[in-house]
Amino acid sequence: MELDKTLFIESFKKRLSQKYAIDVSDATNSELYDTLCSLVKSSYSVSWRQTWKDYLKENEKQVYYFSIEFLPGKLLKSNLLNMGWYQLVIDSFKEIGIDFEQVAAVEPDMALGNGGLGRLAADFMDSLASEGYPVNGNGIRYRYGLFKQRFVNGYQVELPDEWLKTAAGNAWEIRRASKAVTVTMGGHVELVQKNGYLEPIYKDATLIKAVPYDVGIVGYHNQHVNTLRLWSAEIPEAVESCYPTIEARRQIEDITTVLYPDDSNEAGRRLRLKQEYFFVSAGVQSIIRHYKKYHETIDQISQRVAIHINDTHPAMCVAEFMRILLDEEHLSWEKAWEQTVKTMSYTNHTIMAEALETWDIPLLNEIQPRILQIVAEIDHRFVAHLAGKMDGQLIERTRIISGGKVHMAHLAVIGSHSTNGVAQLHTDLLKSDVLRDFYTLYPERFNNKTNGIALRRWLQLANPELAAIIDQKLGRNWRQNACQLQQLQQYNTDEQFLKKLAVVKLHNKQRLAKLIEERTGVTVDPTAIFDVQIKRLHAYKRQLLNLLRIIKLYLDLKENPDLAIVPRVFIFGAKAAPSYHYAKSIIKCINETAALINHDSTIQGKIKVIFLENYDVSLAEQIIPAADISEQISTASKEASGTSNMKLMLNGALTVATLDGANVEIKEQVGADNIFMFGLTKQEVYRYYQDHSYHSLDYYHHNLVIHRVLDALIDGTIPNIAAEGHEIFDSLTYLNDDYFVLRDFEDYLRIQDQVDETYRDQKKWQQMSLINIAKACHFSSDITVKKYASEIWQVRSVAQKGGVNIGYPL
Ligand code: RUG
Repeated sequence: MELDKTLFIESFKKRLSQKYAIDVSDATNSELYDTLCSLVKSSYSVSWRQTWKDYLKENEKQVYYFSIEFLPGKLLKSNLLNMGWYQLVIDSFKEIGIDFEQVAAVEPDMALGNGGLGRLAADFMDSLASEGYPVNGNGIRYRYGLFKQRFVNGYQVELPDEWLKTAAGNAWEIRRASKAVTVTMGGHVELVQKNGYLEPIYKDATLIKAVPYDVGIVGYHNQHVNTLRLWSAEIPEAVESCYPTIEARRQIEDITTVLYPDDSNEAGRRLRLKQEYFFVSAGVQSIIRHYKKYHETIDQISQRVAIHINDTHPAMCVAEFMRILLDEEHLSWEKAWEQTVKTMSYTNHTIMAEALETWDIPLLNEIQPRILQIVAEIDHRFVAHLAGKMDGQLIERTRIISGGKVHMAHLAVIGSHSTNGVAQLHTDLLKSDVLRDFYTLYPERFNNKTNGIALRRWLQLANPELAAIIDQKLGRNWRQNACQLQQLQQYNTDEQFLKKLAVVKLHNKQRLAKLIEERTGVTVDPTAIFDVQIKRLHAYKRQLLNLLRIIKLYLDLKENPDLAIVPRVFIFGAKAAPSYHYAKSIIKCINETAALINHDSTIQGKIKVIFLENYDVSLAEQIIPAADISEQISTASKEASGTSNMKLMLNGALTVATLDGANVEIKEQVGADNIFMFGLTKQEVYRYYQDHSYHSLDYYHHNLVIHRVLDALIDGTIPNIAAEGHEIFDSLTYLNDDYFVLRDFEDYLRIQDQVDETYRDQKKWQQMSLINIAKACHFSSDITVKKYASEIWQVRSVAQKGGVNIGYPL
């Protein structure tokens, strides 16, 4: 039976009555939301079960994507879209007097990630299901997501994100107690001979019950539903009595309580290492248990199972897989190792040295002594295998255990058949610099997979008006097949269409202006350039470069209020890690500069500065469609890829960019005339590192503009930043400006003048914007995951695209 409005409304009312014994008119938004989710879930569950059965029937190879972060945001709209229910629900709700947007707003953001890394994992999950690949996620069900950010007197304050305690809770998860496994941590281990095998005997170990919560990941119009499995730590019933005190219980439950609020490594943090081993062990155990249910022997497991290590956090997958194959399945070391390397693959997401995880040997020994033994044996065999064949120093540099530490990236590369970077420039840097020695050892293992984004969320859902005018030109097929967006280029001289693009952008800017006014009380002009920088606050991402230019503009306008500039609204969204003092100082300086500028009537509102609190996925969905300018201004070589650059171009923003990360490929796609490039190249940055010829203080002393702008940080021009202004001033001058902000400043001013000039020619601007939208299809995560599937995991798609929408039964 086809799902139509009448059937949907009838089913909805019935479900509401069954769940809450009330009518629509008496229901709160939470009750309506919960009822809708329950209907959605029961409908896709039919396909979910079928997807599993199909995998088993066909004996499909399955991939497990291990990531310590997944950042899906809200799932209701994307599930409705993918099921083909979106418009139907909006129309049905309208008919019975329900405001769909208000109901959807009840859902808490699922913020189980910090930023790019976790969001990429979520976009991949969407694409993998939409392309019909048998790939499931494996992560942690944090009770507290990424902190909520508030500004108090311009300072960032962090509040806990109690997302599971909201009225809506997590409507999408299913607790599967029957699939729980036991994770062993701590204590001591001894190996004893038993029946010809070495058997580990654990003493004083702690047993932790790992309970999976499964979230269905619905594919786009293809009846395919994959699983995101998130693990929660609990006390095993059998040993409840061993945890008599609240404190003892808390030690176990704390393992999955909070997401570490940093997007780089927190070396030395015991709890973080526990988290890593916990979800790795739970995931690997459950994979092998499942595999064994359907296969008699395990010595060819790599033919049916692939495990992906997303960044180094799950690198212990290598050792845990070995542990089970050796200790429980009694494979020989050689066989176990062969299968492990064939099963594992690894993605590196950064070249920042501080983010390449290392753990102290005693700490790993304390958390899981058997894993340390296995890692030590891998290290020992690695060294023995290379001895005499390779330069001794190279062996020392590449071994897993050295200097009293376990190097997780080394474990990941040595234990995997594939290592990839996330943009071409980044992969090249891995080969030539960060992982150069490994590239010498295993050139065939290295490959690039440039990141991608889910066009469904970042265009169809976030910018429905733009999607609608694209439909008018291309029909709806581009929604299935991103590549078709390219055809938009042919409308480059279609003035009608270019005008429509401008109208859509204006509407999105008006909506954002309203939100800005509601949240900050500041009025902004929707016809001004909306200049957007949204990403984590990091020195290398150079929000500071943007700020210095804003200060320069302000000083210029103070001197000459009639200065002819195109009005601009500078919009920031960024969280700083709570312990990252410098980043928090930058936030304070931006906020104080904003307060000064936004309240100074002498500059006639020509510039405004808006720092929106609590940047998260939902806020990104509101900012991105309204952006004219996308600031991608990291120091060349430092941003592995970036993904906001892709989301913003997809929504027609023009990019101001350094030659860093995926910006390089964006430039290749749109052509140099359709992007604003500036700044040092990677080669120039590296030359400075080699010859030490950069002296930032000279720029302060010899460049009058820089002198004037930097002085504004310390001379009281910007109030309330006595300490922070000095801290930043010193970092840029006496401490020699690690990220070349002053070196790139003039070129940044030049390119921003070019932005103004281009904006004055609206036709040209819209043409450039159109090219950006059309070319963004190259960065669809649907395309990226296809490359992972065929080139790394060797799995095939098992679903038919364009199958019947999920509609029945309810
Ligand atoms: O900083 C990188 C981004 O450049 C990249 O786009 C994203 C996804 O690949 O991952 C970010 N990242 C890196 N997040 N955490 C790390 C630390 O390893």
